[in-house]
Amino acid sequence: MQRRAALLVIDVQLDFCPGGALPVSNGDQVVPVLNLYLELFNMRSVPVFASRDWHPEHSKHFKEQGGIWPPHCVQGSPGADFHPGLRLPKGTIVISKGMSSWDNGYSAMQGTTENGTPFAMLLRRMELDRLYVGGLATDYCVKETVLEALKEGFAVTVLTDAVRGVDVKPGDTERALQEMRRAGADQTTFSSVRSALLADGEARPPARTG
Ligand code: VGL
Repeated sequence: MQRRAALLVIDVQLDFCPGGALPVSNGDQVVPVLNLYLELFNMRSVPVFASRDWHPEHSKHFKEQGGIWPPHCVQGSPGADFHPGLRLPKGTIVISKGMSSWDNGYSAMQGTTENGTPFAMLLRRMELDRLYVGGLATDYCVKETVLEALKEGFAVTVLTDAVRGVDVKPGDTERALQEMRRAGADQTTFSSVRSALLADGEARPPARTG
């Protein structure tokens, strides 16, 4: 990891998990894998960001107002909570997005911190220039975030074992992964990240889990 990296966990919220308002099939399966990354990165003091869809009750994003989605992740509703199994470390910075009634809020790059700082500005201020990205959903928020981050000049690595897609049309998820790759995103999985870190001699072996 030559560049200064951050981990971005995208929209691991109850409404995107089985039983939620807009479930991604097997969406909750990203949770244990993300926990491994969270532990590994947090041990090395890599900053962690967690984005969330944070919609108003009425939004053009929703079917009733002309959008394509059932209402989901409404601000303050239980479905907008992060999955309770996700072990976000102390100091995780929450990025909210989709907060105005006209905004789809797919890209976390358009999100802001609690006090209104745009995410991209914060990354630059913290001198972070590589994002490791996992979460939901591969073919919407993950894809839009990754493509925009690349356009903004950040290096991006997609954690392919820690993302799941909606697949409105079969194959959307695979196409999204291809599109991100073509745009310049790297892709990796946990065992490679861990081996790379250990080979660098930069990291202590991760503590045993479970
Ligand atoms: C998302 C569909 C609608 C996502 C958000 O988080 O990927 N997908 N809104």
